[in-house]
Amino acid sequence: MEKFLEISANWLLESKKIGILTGAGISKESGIPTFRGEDGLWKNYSATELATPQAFQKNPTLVWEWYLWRRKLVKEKKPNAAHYALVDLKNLKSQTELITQNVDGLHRRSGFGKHTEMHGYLFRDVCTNCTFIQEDIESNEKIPHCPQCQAMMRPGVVWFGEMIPQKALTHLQQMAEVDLLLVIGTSKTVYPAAGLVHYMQLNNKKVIEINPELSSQMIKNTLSLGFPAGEILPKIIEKLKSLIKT
Ligand code: BV8
Repeated sequence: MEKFLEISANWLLESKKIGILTGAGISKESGIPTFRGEDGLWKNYSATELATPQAFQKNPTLVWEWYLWRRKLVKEKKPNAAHYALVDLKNLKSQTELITQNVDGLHRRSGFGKHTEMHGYLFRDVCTNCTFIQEDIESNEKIPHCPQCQAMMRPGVVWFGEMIPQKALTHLQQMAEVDLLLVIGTSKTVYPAAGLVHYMQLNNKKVIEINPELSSQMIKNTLSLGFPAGEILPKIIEKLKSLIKT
């Protein structure tokens, strides 16, 4: 592992602009199940049954039940060492930017500061009728209703088949200009997020990928690290700090 820590820390040191793309894997060590893993969120239901406008149209109660269950689960969890290592990285390398596929809000709670939640935010409610939006509001209704027009609210996330908000898409496109992309805890199955990784690799730009499913190796400019993010990210940042000191 030492060799990989050296390379990773040097790549971070040499890079001017660093991009970070995170997926559900970074929150695994916080106790939040990933989507496609053993204990995955999709285990009992498929994504199509729940995370689509059609599913919501057909059975809003079931979809809300799933989101309210996830909210309860996530509320009790906390950011882990991987989230905080990224905050350290940003303090060491100011031109570091983050796009997350996650809706759990753990990067907000870790204090990373400005970043893009490209698939929305689990604790956001959006009115299905007017423009009203609210965040972090407790509701014991089975289906929250709009305080402005009383219509049904929906979870403020991006479902499959829905467009990614333009602002997030623009950031994703800009992220392709970074010198180094850190890809942490994603199966790279969801687009257009996964497309960014492929673009970087196609253009032979530096990518460091952290995912225990991977075997640790370097192929061209992609360094794959087969370790849990909470274990290896703090070590990489410690190595970077020691390089900056010398
Ligand atoms: C769109 C919010 C235009 C809801 C989510 C090509 C181009 C454009 C679109 C598509 C395309 N091909 C297909 C599409 C359609 C679709 C898509 O990608 N489908 C997939 C299934 C093939 N994309 C869309 O619909 C997007 N919209 O592009 O609009 C359009 C539309 C239709 C057709 C053409 C164009 C919108 C997608 C947004 C969906 N919403 N979330 C909610 O959360 O309820 S996606 C959902 O999956 C989550 O956000 C999650 O983040 C995301 C991706 O999953 P991962 O984060 O990667 O999680 P996963 O469990 O899969 O993997 C975790 C990984 O972590 C594993 O590899 C594991 O090994 C690893 N791990 C485990 N422990 C650790 C770890 N890693 C590190 N440390 C650990 N400790």
